Amino acid sequence: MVKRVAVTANNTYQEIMSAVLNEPDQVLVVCHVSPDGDAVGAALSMAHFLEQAGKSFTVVNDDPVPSRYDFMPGVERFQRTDSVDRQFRTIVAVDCADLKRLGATTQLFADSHLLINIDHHETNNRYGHMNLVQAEASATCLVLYRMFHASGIAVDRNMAILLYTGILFDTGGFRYNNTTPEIHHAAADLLSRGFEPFMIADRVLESMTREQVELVRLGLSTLRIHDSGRIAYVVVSQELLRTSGASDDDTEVLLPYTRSLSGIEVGMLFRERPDGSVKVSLRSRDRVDVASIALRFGGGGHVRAAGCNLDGPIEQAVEHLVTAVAEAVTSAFS
Ligand SMILES: [Mn+2]
Repeated sequence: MVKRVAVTANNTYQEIMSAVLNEPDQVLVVCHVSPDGDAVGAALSMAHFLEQAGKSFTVVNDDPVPSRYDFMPGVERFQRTDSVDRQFRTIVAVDCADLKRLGATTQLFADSHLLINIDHHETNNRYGHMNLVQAEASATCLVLYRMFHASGIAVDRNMAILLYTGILFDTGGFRYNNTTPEIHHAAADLLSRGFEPFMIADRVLESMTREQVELVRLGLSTLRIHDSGRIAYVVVSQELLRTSGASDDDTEVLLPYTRSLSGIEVGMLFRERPDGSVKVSLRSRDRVDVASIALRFGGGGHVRAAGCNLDGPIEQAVEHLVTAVAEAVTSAFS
């Protein structure tokens, strides 16, 4: 049973705020599995807001928060789903495009619950009973910044660090095309609360573990450049991953070495899964719409960043995808 029917229009900031503040019991705050800087920043700033408002809350994710986010104020409040043995009536989901990406945290929703969906993904399917989805916002942390700002909520230094981290992460360090004048104004406002921007950039964007560096060393030996000179890719087998000691999530560190090569239009990362299937990440620079390529293989994403999964063996997956990308590159440059 739900308290509201799904609507296509957004709820107002005020409706969202009062729904959260009216919950007498604990509020559950969740975000997508394999949480990134925006997801962690948004979940913790929502928790921080609740704390300041004198409300109690629980913050949960299926996965551990990566250690690069250890500096974020309140990160120790994150609990793993299987360590929570109660259910909640009011749930705030942040930075999550669909219910599936909430993983097993949905088991913590009481039979009769109110689910509040706060997000910025274009693909968000408005799964909440209440929705605040701003697809043009560069980060969920910007959506929250707007809401707190419009509601007259004081943003202290800790909350500023959290919101800034999400904004920094989702704009790739203020480099992607979603780096708007508004986001720089928001960042300036947050910075005025007094923290070191390099400390955050260093942890979130630049730091690598030894295993990641080892993965880069081994992974770069697999770098291939297509005859066109416009496609570069690396192939990470299970064996290579094991040898490096890195985890599957770590393989993302290899992506910049593909697209960033001068003259390359499409960079790709192929990684073999334990079950033999192949996960592919695609990035393009100027012209090729990698989302439409990924879509043809059952995946999806954005024009410049997309992904899909293929059946193995890995060499066959590489061949299929490189062929498709080469065609797209040819037509984009003809
Ligand atoms: Mn985000």
